[in-house]
Amino acid sequence: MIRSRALALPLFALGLAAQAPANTATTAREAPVQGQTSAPVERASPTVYRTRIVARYPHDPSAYTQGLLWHDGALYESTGRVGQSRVRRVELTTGKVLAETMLPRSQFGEGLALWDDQLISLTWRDGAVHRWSIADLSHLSSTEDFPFEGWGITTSEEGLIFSDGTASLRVIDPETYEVRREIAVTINGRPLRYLNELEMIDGLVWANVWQTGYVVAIDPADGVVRKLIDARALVAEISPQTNDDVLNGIAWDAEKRRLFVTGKLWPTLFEIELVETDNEVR
Ligand SMILES: [Ca+2]
Repeated sequence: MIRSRALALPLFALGLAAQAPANTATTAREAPVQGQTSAPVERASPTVYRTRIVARYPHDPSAYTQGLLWHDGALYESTGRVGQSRVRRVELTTGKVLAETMLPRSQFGEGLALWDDQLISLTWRDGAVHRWSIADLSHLSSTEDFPFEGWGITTSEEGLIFSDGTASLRVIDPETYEVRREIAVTINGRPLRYLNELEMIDGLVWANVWQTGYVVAIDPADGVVRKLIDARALVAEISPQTNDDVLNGIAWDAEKRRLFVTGKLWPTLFEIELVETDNEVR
């Protein structure tokens, strides 16, 4: 049997450009010594998956998707852009908006997470974090002094985890937003920046990598990327016309184990499955 040769995916070509830290610059390219199964310095490389489309659902093509989650039979979505930022409940099969609330018109909405019976939404550079009732999306409270850019946010057993566009995730207290710890995210030993929309799935933090067709699954214990999902086929189907309408938005139906992804201004929300490949990230 002839086994097809695994494809090597160079990090830089993937758009996952990250500089090697100075103290590990030489280790990543060292070849294993002949006879050894692995070099002692070899870095854990992520398993690479491609996507298989299970279903396509309508998605509001005017929704600049910044946060996406599944709860109790419906999608919840937060959108961005000044004057257009919203938090909404959406019917999966039709894409119909069942309920929505607008953010203050001056603010640029970002990620969305669920904590108990409250939705928590970030803003990009406004310093505002809002809380909304999951029941009717009514506004509950806000803080205006959040000291980070807000990008993506999700819920974990440790608290909330958010991204700010850097190669760091932070675990924060869900009430005070105080930082409990910082997670330095790496892929093959190199920092991975532009982490955007997030979703906690089976103990890993999944993240869109901004302006790429890739999703990564990060181990929150050590920040190492364990899985790389090559979703470029979805991007190709949508055929974005600008730099704005990028892949963004991951939601997980834990009960039925359904995975949903979409993008900013995309007309389609995809339900997908992952197919493991032999491809390697170098
Ligand atoms: Ca999400």
